[in-house]
Formats: sequence, C-alpha cells, structure tokens
Amino acid sequence: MLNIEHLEKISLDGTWRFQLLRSPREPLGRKWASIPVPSLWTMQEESNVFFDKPIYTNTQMPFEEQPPFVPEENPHGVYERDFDLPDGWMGKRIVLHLGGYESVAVVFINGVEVGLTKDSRLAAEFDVTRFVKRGNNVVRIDVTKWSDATFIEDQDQWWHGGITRSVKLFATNKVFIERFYTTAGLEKDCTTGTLDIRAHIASIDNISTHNYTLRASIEELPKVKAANLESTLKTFQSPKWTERAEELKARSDEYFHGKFWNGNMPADAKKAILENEPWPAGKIHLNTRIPKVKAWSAESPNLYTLHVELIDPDGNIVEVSQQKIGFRSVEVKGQDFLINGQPVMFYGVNRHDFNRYTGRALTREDMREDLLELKRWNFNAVRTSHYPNDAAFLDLCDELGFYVIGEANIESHAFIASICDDAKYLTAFVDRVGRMIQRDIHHPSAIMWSLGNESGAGTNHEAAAAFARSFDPSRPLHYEGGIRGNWMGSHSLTDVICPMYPAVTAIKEYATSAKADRPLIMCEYSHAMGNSNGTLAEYWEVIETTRGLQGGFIWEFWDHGPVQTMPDGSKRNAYGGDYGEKKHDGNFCCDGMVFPDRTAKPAMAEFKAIAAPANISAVKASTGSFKIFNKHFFKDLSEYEVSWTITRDGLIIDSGKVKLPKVAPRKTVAFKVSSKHLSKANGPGERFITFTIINIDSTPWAPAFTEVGWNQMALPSRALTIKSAKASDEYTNVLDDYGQIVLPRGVVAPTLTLWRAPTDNDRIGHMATKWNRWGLRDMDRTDCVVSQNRTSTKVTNTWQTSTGISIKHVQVITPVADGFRVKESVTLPKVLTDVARVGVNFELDGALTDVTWFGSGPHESYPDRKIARIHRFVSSVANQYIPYVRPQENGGHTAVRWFEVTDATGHGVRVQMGKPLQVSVTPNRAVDLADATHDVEVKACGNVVVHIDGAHRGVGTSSCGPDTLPKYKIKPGLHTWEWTLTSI
Ligand code: IPT
Repeated sequence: MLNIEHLEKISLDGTWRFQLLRSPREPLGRKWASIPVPSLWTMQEESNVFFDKPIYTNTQMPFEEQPPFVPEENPHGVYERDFDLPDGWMGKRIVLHLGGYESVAVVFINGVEVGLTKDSRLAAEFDVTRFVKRGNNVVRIDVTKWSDATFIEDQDQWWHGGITRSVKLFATNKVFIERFYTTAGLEKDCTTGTLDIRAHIASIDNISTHNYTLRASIEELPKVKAANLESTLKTFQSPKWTERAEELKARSDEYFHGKFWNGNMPADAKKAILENEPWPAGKIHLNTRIPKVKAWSAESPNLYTLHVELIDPDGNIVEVSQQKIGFRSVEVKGQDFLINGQPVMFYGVNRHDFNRYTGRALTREDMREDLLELKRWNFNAVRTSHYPNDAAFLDLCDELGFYVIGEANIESHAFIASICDDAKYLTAFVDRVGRMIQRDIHHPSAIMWSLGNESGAGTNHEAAAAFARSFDPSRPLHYEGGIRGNWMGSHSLTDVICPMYPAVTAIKEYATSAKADRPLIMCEYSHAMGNSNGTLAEYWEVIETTRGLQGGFIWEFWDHGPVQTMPDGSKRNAYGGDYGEKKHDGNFCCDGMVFPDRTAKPAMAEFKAIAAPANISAVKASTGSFKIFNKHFFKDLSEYEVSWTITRDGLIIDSGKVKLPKVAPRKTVAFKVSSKHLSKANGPGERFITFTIINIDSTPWAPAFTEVGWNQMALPSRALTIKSAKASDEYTNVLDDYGQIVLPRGVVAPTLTLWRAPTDNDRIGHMATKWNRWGLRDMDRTDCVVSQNRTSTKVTNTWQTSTGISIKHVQVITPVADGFRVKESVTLPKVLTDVARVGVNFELDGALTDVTWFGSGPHESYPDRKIARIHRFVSSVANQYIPYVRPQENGGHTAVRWFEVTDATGHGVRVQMGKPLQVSVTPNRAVDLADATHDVEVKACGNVVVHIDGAHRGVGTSSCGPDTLPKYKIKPGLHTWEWTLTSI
C-alpha cells in the first residue's frame, strides 16, 4: 500500500480523555480519566480506575458464549480528544488512520458516527472530510473488548483492551492515490530486476481523474527509463460510428470469434479492442525490467527507494510518497523453496508483539530491539505469529534482513472445526488475508503469506487463498491448518508443508519419501517453555542433510510475562491466573527464547551455534588440517575473521589467526593451522582447539569483533592424575556413625537423587506425574551396610521412595591425597523406566561463593541441549541460578571434568569426575524450586547445592511437541559413576 508517512499529517497520539465502562450499553459518566494513546487500558497498573485486567488463555475462549455472541459484561473504552485542523487542510481530503485496537472500534467526529472497524491488527482508515470543520474538532473512538471478531482472534496470548497503535490524521488532494501495489522481482540471471506497479487513482466529490499522471522513479537508479514508470489516465469515450469504428469492430469480432484463443493477440488488435471497451477509470499498471540490480536477501538486504508522484493535468505534483523495494524472487519448485534461485535455510522464530510494561502497544524502537536481538543469535526469519505486525516491523525486516512469513489475523482455535466453514465469517477471512497482502505487498522481506493459525481448514480459507493467489501470484501460501493430519493435502491452501511440532523422524521420513511434493518448513517447533529446546541439534542435523527440509520457526521469541506490581509494591513476571482470571492457561504464555526482560535464555546459545554462518571441522586436527564450510547462500565469508586457541585443562596455551582464503557461498575450503601444541601433549590435561568466527565490522546489532560462531575439536591429550593417599591422610575414614560421607565444608551429606524440580516439559509432558507416582521426590535411606577392606570402604545403601520402591546404591570410597574417591553404582529397578537423574546431591557451606569448572559452558546445558565449549569457566554460585519464570530445574552443565567451589580466600573443595558428567552447583534446592510458582519466590537456601549425576535426562520439548529422544532417557538397570573430592 502507499506509504502515508510522506503525506501531510498530524499525530493524534498522546493523552486522551477516557472512560472505561462495563458494557457498551452503560451510559457515559460525567467524570473522565485520562489515558495515553496508544496504550492498553488493561496495562494501566498505576490506575485503579481501570477495572479490566489482562486475561491469559491459550486455545479456550475466556467466556462461555457461542459465536458470534459475547458476554453482556463487555469492557468498553470511550476515548475522546480535541484537535485543531491545520490551516490549509480545508478543501483537502482528510483521513483518520487508526493503527490498531482491540477488538472493535467505532469512530465519531464532532458527535457524528463515521464508521466501525474490526480486524484489530491492521489499520482502519476513515475518510472524515465531510465530518471535520475548520479549527477545533472532537474525535471520539469507542473500543469494545469483545465482539464477533473475538472468535477469530483466539490466538494463544493475553487478552487486552485498548488502542495499540498510533492514531493520526492525514490529508491528500481530492484526487489521490487510493491503492498502490508494488511487486519487485528478480529474473533467473539474478541481476535483472522486474518492477510491477498496480495503482488506482481515485477522487472524492466526483472530481475527474482525467489527465492525472502517476510517475514512479528509483532514486538509486536514475537511468531507469521514465517512460516505463509513468502513465496518464484518459477518460473512456464511447466510439462514434465511423469507418474506423467499422475496422475496430472487425478486430473485435476476431477477438470474440476466438482467433486469439492461444493468447497471442497482436498489439494492434489489443489497442483496437481497448478503444472499443471501457476500462476502469483510475487504474494504472506500470511494468518494467531493470538491468544490473543488486538482489535483496536476508544476507544482503539491498534496498532501493521508489519515489511516487501524482501529477495533475497542469503538471503540478499533488501527492508524493516513497517506499523501499528490494529485487528478489521467491518460488516453490518441487521440494525446494527458492529465494533468488537458492534453497535457503529458515533459521526462524515466531514472534508476538510483546512488551512487559505496555503489553501489545509497541514503539518502533521495541520492534527494532527485538530484531537486533534476533540477529545477535543468528536468526534470519520471523513468522509474525499470529497477525500482521505494525507496518514498521516489515520496514525493519526489509532493512535488517529477515525472511518473513506474514500471517493474517485469524485464529478460531476454540471453534477450530466450525468457523472456517461458517459463511458469517467468510468476508472476515478474505478481508483479513486480503488487507494484509495489500498493505505489505511491496516488502521484499515478506516471502510467504499465511492464512492464519489453527483455524481448521474450510471454505473460508479456500476463498481467502483464492484472493491471495490471484492478487499476489508472486508469493507462495502458507497454512498449517491445510496439512494438519495429512501432509499430502490442501494444495490450494499451502505451497509448503509447514507442520507444528513434528518429530525429527517424521520430517525426514516425509522429505525422503517418494510422495513428498513440497518443501517442508516447520511453522513451529522446539517449544521454548522454561528449560527446554532439547534435541534442536538433531532437528538441524536432519535439516542440513536432507533435501526438501529448509528449517523452521522456533516457538517462540518472548516469554510473555508482564510486570505485575504486588500489593506490597514488589514486582513479578506474571502469567495466566495472576490477575485473578478464573479461566486461564497458567504459564503457557512463558515459552520464549528470551525472558520477559528480553535477556536470552541459555537455549539461545545452542541455536546461535547451529545457525552460525560457517562451520569449521577437522580434516586431521593433529597436523593442523581443517576445513570451513560457508553456510551462506549468497555471500562469501569476507566479512568475518577466524582465530583459534589451543587450551590445556581449560587454559589457553597457544593462539593465532587463520588466513582464510575466499570461501564462496555453500563451498568448503581447507586451511592450515600451525602450532607446536597440536600434535603431542606437553603436560597432562585435556586439550582442545577452538575456532572463533568474528564479525570484522560493526553491524546495527553488534560492535566490530563480535563472535558469530565457533567450533571446537579435541586434540590428543594425557589424563590428569590424582595423587594416591599416604597412610597419614586424614581422609581414610570419611563416614559418620550413620554411614554417610562427611564432606569437608559439607553441610548435607551426599544422598542419592533420582528427581529434579520438574521443568515445564516434565510437568506438562506428565513425566513429573510418573515421578510423583513413583515417589522419587522424597527418598529415605532404609538400610546401610558398611564393610571395609585394606584399601577401601564399601557402603551398601538401600533407598526407598515415598511410595515404597527400593533402590540399591553402593558407594566404594578410597582415600587419595587430601581427599577420597567415591565409586557409585545404582541399580534402578525395572519399574523406574524414566527418572530425571541418577546422581548424588550434597550441600556445602554457603561461604563457598564461587565455582570454577572445566566442562561445558559458560551457559547452562543438558544432555540433549549441549552445544557448548569445553573450557575452564568461573562464576559465582549465585549466578548459576537461571530465573525461569516458573521455577524449575536449572543451572546444569554437561561434560564437567572437574569443578572447584571456593570461598573468598580461594579455599574449598575440588571434585574431579571419573568421566565427564552432568553437574550443577547452584544456590537452590530442587524442592524449593519445585514449590515456588514465580521466580521472585526463589530464595537462595544459604548453602551451595551440588548435584553430580551419573545420568541426567534430556529436557526435550514435551510441553508442546516431542519428548526427548530415547537415547537421552534413563533406562532401568545399573548406573555407575565416580567422583573424587579433595580439599583445596
Ligand atoms: C501452537 C500455537 O500455534 C501457538 O499459538 C502456541 O499455542 C503454541 O502452539 C504453544 O505454545 S498450539 C498447540 C496446541 C500445537
């Protein structure tokens, strides 16, 4: 659509008079409050005038009524303000633009009703020319929360009320550009651009558009032939009966008799027919080819500026506008989704509009910050789940480089099987899809249109799809509802197979089956609720190696936890139920890759590594022979620099820079590293070579020299040794009278633990239900037999779960210098088919405030989400806590070789593992995490809580999606591990 930013306009944002009524039927009171526009009345925490609060539901409707009926009690906001009409606007066409509102709005000017609008996420524009007067005017907007439209806005998100986007007035000439649709394409050679402009010049007051000219030009390409980008409107006049008319009739007879059945109509025939027939007044179609353009892609978002002018018959420019365009092609060909001819990968995320203070009312800066954050973690694609975002969002995606699935504002989840076939909603479906496309058609970032989310598949979708295909044949369609339950189905509704939450095996099976006929791009996968995103690496291993799989969109970007002020003034991240809602879906809204304050969850690091622009691997590490694969599709790696370090026992012993040759897109090139530390181990300790790929120049999202990717490879090493004990060693007997190990600086002795504070996945996926049934949370040691031989002490423990399941646990303790070694063996009975962990848990003195570990880090990792560098890391124990909105297991590290927990003087304990193990050293007990409902309730227990796990279950994604893979589950039977504790 035409960009209105360049028109004469005034903003109506700011403070409005406001009343919140309990129903549209309630009479207006005499007292007005005030409210900022845009803002949501449900997010005005400071005011007690606004009784209506946020409600969070997922699929269920927040009330019981059936469509299209809504509750009698229906919050109704009346907004009013004055404005002065600028001098000089009289005699012009004046339009009121209402950017977004929830869910239905009625506009009045000077007490007269102008019109009504639904479709909360696309602007409504009202021609108010007839309603305004010179000088002071009053505008009133009534916004009602629930309407028939609510049933197709049943997205999984907070229900709010208010005006979410800007309100403005703009003025145009009485003859004006009413519609303006640009499609910029790219021919096969990838350098010839195509530009197609469809416009409509309209007028009010019955003014003729005759001889008005529309002229377009591209600022950066002044040589593009003006003739092709300019057209003047002529008024049709019926031909008079002349000899020429007879000739014209002959040509049109040829046309009617089917002479041009094959479509090959000669130009003169076409001209003759046009002379005979009326054409739509005001319609303009411009079309041209432009050589040597720089293609747009998310990797290289090259944009051009299209200027548009409307010129009156006297040659005066009466309207100007401009928009950014980018030349690129999108095509689905068999199993390939091609952008500029390349089967690009979608490193995507689903993004809702969210701000923890303002709900869904966002500034351009908010949106820009979201996108910059996504860039920092190597995302290149966004699905605007589940509605069109503010127009500025796509401008930013064009500029920064993101592939966008633009999704229509349709979700009828609670009535998934009925509304899609209910003709009462037919026009709403077509309108919502159609208006989105009309607004966003010029954006190069928009690469697919989505018919909405989770609304079944019905006639209303078919109608919307037909409109979309006819109106914009340049883009494929996306609709998950089309293929739900049958990936062979609904070719009319979707050009891609876009399932939600499929298993890794299923996507591979589809893509490699002979029946696959479309590319598969997961519209949602890897549900990021709490401590989640297990098996992301397995998805990508399959995606990268299977033709026809092109990535997907993680669910989702944000944890939607608005900041809520408690009666005592403290704050918390709220979720469903926290505002007193009776019907709600708990913390299911907190399922993003970033916390409510937009800081990244640990899972982001996993994703960033997967989506890195290049991948380095060893040809033969010990001889310094490596190779690098450029994962880009359009550009080489010249904007990056690669350097390396060699570490021993987590400390750097050598480093250097790689002289990188030119690496063309999708190509692998070998390179060499030279260091005397590569081949033979000089001293004990494990050695690794780690490459880091950094950005040479600064980008809008990161300063120069920011790491964008890394790879690590093991080098030949010699093991660290632990000195054996002398006879005098004080640790020869470490057991107390109860047969429990007495730890130096210990507070709670090591106990067997099979349980963790359930993650959201554990809870919603019902693993936690099993753990409760098995009684794993509370276990008692019911028996303990101690036996001693010359070198070691053996403790045979019997543990009993709270529901009576017995577990045998043997500890063999051997002294070493300054400490002791414990060999653990646990036999899980057959009934325990899926426990959280098999490990020991103990507590140390809280004065040991710091932890150093040699293992994966620095971020939290779990067995099925463990892409992390093996290095030596230092942290405070306090910082090991990860504040998941609903507290749960956190702070784990995979592959820990040793760790030290020390006090301010550097003294404490060191624990060395027999083989790398899952370890956590945190300030919190699992039971306290499990019993808390919000992160702010979690208080450090005062001790240092240590877990050393012989086995730890993967985290999976089963809060919505597949559980972890069998290889990350813990099987019954014997589990053994070993740890050695020394005092330091
Ligand atoms: C699916 C929805 O599309 C999304 O809005 C959100 O609810 C997500 O999953 C889960 O957080 S719905 C699910 C029932 C597949």
